[in-house]
Amino acid sequence: MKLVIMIPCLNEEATLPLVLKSIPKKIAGIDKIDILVIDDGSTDKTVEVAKSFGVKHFLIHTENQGLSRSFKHGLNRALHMGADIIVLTEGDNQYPQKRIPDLIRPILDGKADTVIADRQTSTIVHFSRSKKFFQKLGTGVLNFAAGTNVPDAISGFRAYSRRSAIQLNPIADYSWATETTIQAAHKGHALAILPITTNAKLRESRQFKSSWQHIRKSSVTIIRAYVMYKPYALFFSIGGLLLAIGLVPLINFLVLTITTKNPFGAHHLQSLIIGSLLITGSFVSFALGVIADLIRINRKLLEDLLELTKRQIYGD
Ligand SMILES: Nc1nc2c(ncn2[C@@H]2O[C@H](COP(=O)(O)OP(=O)(O)O)[C@@H](O)[C@H]2O)c(=O)[nH]1
Ligand SMILES: [Mg+2]
Repeated sequence: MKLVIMIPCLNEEATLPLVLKSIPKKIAGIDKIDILVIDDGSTDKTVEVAKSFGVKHFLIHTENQGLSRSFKHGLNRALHMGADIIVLTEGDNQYPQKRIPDLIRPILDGKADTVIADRQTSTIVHFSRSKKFFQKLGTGVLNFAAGTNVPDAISGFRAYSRRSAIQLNPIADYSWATETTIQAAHKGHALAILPITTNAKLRESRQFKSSWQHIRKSSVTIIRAYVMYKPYALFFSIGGLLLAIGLVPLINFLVLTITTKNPFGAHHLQSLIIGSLLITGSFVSFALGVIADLIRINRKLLEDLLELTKRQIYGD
């Protein structure tokens, strides 16, 4: 059993040593532990520091590409390195690396494909009230969209089985965490949760700049992921709603036309126009639902192909 621990880093020379020192050297059930540092265009000595601590595997982005792409490229590299289990942690020493044995345990026991650490954000003292609120809100929306019960949607301390890493296809440039959780849920991966306590804060989060920016970007990702997997649910609901609202003025118009003496007079034309527009809108929405569903089926076939290709390239 080979474990690859990936650490995406953007200028983490100050805190990376703490992370590397706290990674267990031996874990029961694991024969080999490799550390993969993903350097995302750092301008400091992140790579040199990692090398001085014995790290041998690097994935270097010459330009900054963001955490989502770093995660995606890292996942592929870890598969290429022959990982049976992949752990993701951060370079700011936010997460307790000493809990890695507990994090991977459900995968080793064959009970889960993905394990997500729960930071128990409501208990973190340095999180502001608004951050805690938005954290809860975002997690609630994600759980609704994915049909999951994950307590900490954007936790960056996770473990993936090889199967899970092969089947995930992150595409968003932001919110890899929510995106891959929705994907995992729709692909029927078993999720496990590990409650953890985070380490003392050493620096401000650079990902989470403002709550509004985070909400905007996460909402786009969640809606997109939802539409990707259940387009008919969205478009058919909109279509149904427009049809129901549109029928009211239209029936009103028809009743009045039949019961009035001068049916071809210009009475109640507003009802006719509004009703017709709404019903046209509902048919457009139904049609979009059918088209989006066909595209979803197509994407599913492509994903199956991609999985086969990855298995051929990286081995089972
Ligand atoms: N902010 C940021 N972090 C990156 C980037 N690329 C890689 N990282 C790493 O991603 C991890 C998460 O960033 P951090 O600022 O701690 O945000 P957090 O997720 O809110 O804790 C850290 O290990 C960073 O070094 C990037 O483009 N921006
Ligand atoms: Mg962090």
